[in-house]
Amino acid sequence: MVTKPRLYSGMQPSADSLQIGNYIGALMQWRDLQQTYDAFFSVVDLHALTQPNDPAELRAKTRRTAAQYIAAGIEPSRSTLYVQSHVRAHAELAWILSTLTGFGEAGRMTQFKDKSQRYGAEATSVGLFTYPVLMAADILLYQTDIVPVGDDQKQHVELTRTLAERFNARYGETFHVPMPVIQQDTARIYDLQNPTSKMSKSAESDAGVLWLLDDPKVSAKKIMRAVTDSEGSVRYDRENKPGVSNLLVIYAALTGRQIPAIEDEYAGRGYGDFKKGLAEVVVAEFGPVRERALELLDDPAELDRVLATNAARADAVADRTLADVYDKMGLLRRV
Ligand code: ATP
Ligand code: LTN
Repeated sequence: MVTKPRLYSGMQPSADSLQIGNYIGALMQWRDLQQTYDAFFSVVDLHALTQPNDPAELRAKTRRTAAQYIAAGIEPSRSTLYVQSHVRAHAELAWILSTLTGFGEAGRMTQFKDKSQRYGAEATSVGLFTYPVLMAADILLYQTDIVPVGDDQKQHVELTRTLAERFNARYGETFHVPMPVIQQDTARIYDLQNPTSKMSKSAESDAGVLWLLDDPKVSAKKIMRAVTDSEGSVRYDRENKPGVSNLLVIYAALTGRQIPAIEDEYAGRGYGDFKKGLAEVVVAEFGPVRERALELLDDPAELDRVLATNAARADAVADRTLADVYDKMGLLRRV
């Protein structure tokens, strides 16, 4: 039997709906990659605890995120799609790896530096500091070959590689050293109202965010109101026309067409026409995804069963790695 190389990725359940940047930048790639990789996709709820959460809302967001993975085409019978906290080994390996991580090393993570500066020292938890160590545990438990992530996570995957190499050097070959696969710039989506900042689940204003679970009419309206410029020609120019360029990237990503072909199609026509065209594309793509997600959420018991079956599959792999780690480090076996 030829075994497929392994892939790991995840997203935080930090909002009720994913936004189309998550879809174009991550889910569309995950969907393709699951054909050729033995893929593990988690909803990283333990990571989400590094932000304040209402317990009932966190539970709901976790289910909603999982439902959107499936609705977007992640197949839970092919890929292992599960909730991070269902697999105990994550928290356990995170502890182990934290004993191998330097204080200064963790302090150099730019995401931690940014966030802790924003919140202030008193409002910054130790959990936020060790966030990348938990992420390393996620990846290393599954002997992962590749980790598709956005550019902002590259440093965390580098730390993961360092920790794997350090462990292997100290205790003998144990972890597979994973490779990051960084999403291309062309897959980066910006806020419709503020097209120089990345579209994000936790944006302050909702006007520039296209949510996967928005009513299609709302999405169409947001596109019609997207910020453009006064030139009036549909042309890709990231520097001088960030708004129009962003809309072109979304159009191209969802249709699989090349940007020049779309520019040609709309040559000599105004932004109104172009936006109408894009709104149709967006509604056609997300209408069915939204319906499928809502259908899945209508039967939470069935969704929970699927997640439990997948967590059991993840457990089997993760427990094996963890047992090996405990042994190698000299933790006494419980008989
Ligand atoms: P948050 O605001 O909670 O940080 P986010 O929407 O920025 O959330 P993440 O949870 O950090 O998204 O990322 C999940 C995945 O989606 C990652 O692979 C990330 O690269 C991708 N992603 C997020 N936003 C975008 C975007 N605007 N364009 C392309 N890809 C994105
Ligand atoms: N930190 C990541 C989410 C994440 C992840 C992972 C991604 C947690 N564990 C393991 C890839 C592999 C983020 O914020 N996008």
